[in-house]
Amino acid sequence: MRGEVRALAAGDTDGDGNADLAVGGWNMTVAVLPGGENGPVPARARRFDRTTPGLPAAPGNDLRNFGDRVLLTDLNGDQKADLIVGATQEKVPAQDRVFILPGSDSGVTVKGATALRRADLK
Ligand SMILES: [Ca+2]
Ligand SMILES: [Ca+2]
Repeated sequence: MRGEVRALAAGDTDGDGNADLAVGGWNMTVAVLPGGENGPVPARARRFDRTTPGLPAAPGNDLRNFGDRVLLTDLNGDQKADLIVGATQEKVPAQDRVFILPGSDSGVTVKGATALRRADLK
């Protein structure tokens, strides 16, 4: 298991005016720490990994490096940053995934999450 921080992103995922921090790479997990008056609040962090229920996972779910690439930006114009996570599938590159987890009033959620495959980008 790796424990390095591999990726960082900041954006307001819950629309409260405070930037929230996404940290990717800790054991193939992405943690989203909501921002508060004094900065990020780790105690309220949400964590996502390749086995998180509700994520549209790849067949066999052999995804590696979940969270090596993360981005927070508002893709759908609702004023809440959405979390974009890249994950590679070592043995079957065609099954690499880019997950999009929408922001909401309560922050990043798997509700409405989608995934792109390499085949979707051709
Ligand atoms: Ca926020
Ligand atoms: Ca959004």
